[in-house]
Amino acid sequence: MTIDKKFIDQFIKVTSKAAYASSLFIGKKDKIAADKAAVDSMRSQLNKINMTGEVVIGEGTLDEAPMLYTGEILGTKNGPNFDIAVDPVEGTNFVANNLPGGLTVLAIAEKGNLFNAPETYMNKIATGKIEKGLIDLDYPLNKNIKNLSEYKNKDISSLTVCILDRPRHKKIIDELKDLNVNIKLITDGDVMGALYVSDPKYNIDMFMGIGGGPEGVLAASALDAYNCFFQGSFIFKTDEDKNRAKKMGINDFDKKYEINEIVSGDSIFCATGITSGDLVGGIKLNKDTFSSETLVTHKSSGLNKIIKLEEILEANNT
Ligand code: VTB
Repeated sequence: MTIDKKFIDQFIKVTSKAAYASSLFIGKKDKIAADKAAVDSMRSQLNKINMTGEVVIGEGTLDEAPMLYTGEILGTKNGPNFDIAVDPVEGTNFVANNLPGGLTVLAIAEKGNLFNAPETYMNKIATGKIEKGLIDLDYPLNKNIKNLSEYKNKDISSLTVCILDRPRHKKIIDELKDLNVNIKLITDGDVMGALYVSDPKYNIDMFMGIGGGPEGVLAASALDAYNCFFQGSFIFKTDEDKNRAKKMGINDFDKKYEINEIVSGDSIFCATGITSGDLVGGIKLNKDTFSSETLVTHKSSGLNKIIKLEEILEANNT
């Protein structure tokens, strides 16, 4: 089974409108308002689509979030069954502070094919297409770097690794420096960080480090369409984390998930820019319209490109 191409445009519209809604809060120093605007828009637009879509990654559980909560069913219920993963504003700091890289992100797979990730951290590693067994979360860092350098036939000193700038990554960052690898530190937004490995034009050879689990699933669903490598392992710190995971069917807490265990079958991924970034431009306001740029992938048709959209500004645009 594949997801009909007609849905691509519909989902691009969803993320574009949500990005527009959030863009009204660019630089307003209000992360919550920027997120809420995108959530409200996304939910109302998804409800117009002829599908039965279940949110598997959303804003949290029903008692944490009234909208786009995990398990919420969206759509007209007159169409195919989908799993939906959303991150209405990936990088709320970017939007609140008018910094590059704020995105509205959505991934869709056929029912039962998208991993229902717990709201915990995930240790992640991603590269472009490689041979099986070349890179692994369990290998020492210098082995992963050496293997990648040999495989790509690039000197270690010309490899670049992207990682979130966090104290928890100090050891890795120090070791990368000692290895003479180039480092690209990002302050937030590790969906984009992971997506850098999808195209040589971004000049990132490897993405790694600990970030959000849901963001890992979203990144993996896009990287799947590029045949990239991604591995992720959840970090369950407390008993509460572990109990929640058990309820979600996770019994092996150290398991490393490969892309095909995170997303299988056909999928569509859309990431629309709210503020301009390396991946896509941000929302632009024109006289009577707004324009958006969306990175879209559709696994079965091999589509991966940036789509520009212009929408009429209406009172109820969001
Ligand atoms: C992570 C990362 C996200 O927020 O969730 C991060 O995956 C929060 O990490 O892309 P910390 O708890 O270390 O601050 C993002 O950067 C943005 O939502």
